[in-house]
Amino acid sequence: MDDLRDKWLTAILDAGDEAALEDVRVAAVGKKGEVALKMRELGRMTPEERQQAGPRLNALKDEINAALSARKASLEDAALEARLADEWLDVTLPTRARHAGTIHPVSQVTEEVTAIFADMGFGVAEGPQIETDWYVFDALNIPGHHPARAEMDTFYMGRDAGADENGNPFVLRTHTSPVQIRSMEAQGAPLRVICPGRVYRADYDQTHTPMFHQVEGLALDRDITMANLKWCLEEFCRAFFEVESIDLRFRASHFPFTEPSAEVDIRCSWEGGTLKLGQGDDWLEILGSGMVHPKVLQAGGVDPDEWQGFAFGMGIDRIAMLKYGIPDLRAFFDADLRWLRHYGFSPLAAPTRHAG
Ligand code: 2NM
Repeated sequence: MDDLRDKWLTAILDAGDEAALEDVRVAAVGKKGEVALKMRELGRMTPEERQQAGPRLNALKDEINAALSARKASLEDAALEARLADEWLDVTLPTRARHAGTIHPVSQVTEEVTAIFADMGFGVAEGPQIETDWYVFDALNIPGHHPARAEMDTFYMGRDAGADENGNPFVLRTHTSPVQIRSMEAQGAPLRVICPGRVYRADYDQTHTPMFHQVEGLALDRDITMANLKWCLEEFCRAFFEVESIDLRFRASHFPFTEPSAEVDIRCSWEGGTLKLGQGDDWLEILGSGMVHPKVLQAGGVDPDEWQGFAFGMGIDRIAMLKYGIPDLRAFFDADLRWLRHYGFSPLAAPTRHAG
């Protein structure tokens, strides 16, 4: 009995893997294993012998089974340890550097412009890109027969897009002024708000893309004048272009939504192909502006006998090109990775600000 015990316990400890251990189990305590055969011999023994041998055989079987379980558990532990040692991954390794994206110049400049006007007390508003022609034209004093409707090269939504509850057809907004009408409706006067966003005009050449970006500003109060407009835009240009000695020229112009209206030029020079702002004999048009037309105030639900104010609009893509020396507008929207890496900004860089 002791030989049997030593033999099988040794065999169990020597089993190198779970398959070998299973072979040992079958040979020792399986149905036709050695212990089972020994148990069969009990029948041929005398009762006295059987009384002795039976319990000892049962105890041996239990001991072998316990040793099998222990060995199985330790083989499993060893297998797990081996996998853990083999299949490791260093999650602290850096990601591939090339996967870092950049901030598009349009996003960067939108942030810069927004930050400057926010410092001057303007809120920021956004609105739908699909508008009714009432918000895009009628509310802005551009009636149905007005040539500006044709000039704007409006994208009309297809017939299937239908019209709003008043029968106004849907269009892609040609400027962000609708957002200013909505701001007047929602907030009333006094009001200081800028509206950046995408706008659409059916136009495509060297300097025009059918989608581009605008920011418009609006300031309403009881006694706002062109003088406030002038100060505000000069402050903006100084901060945005980071030039202390900015010089602006207000040129009389015409827009349906402002009266009087002025286009604003900035003094500049082109020395050896590079643009210098604030000095020189050239002028560069950068924005349109004026005093909001009483009919526009009325459309926004603001009483023109109590309130007045200025408004202005400029192209974000255009001032981005000027500030960062980007030559080709159309490349803005090509999603060319080389262009994006070259002209893009670090996601961690704060918008540049000129201390005002
Ligand atoms: C411009 C030029 C002049 C303008 C007017 C308004 C509104 F809705 F308040 F009346 N927003 N923006 C405006 C005025 C825009 O862009 C060249």
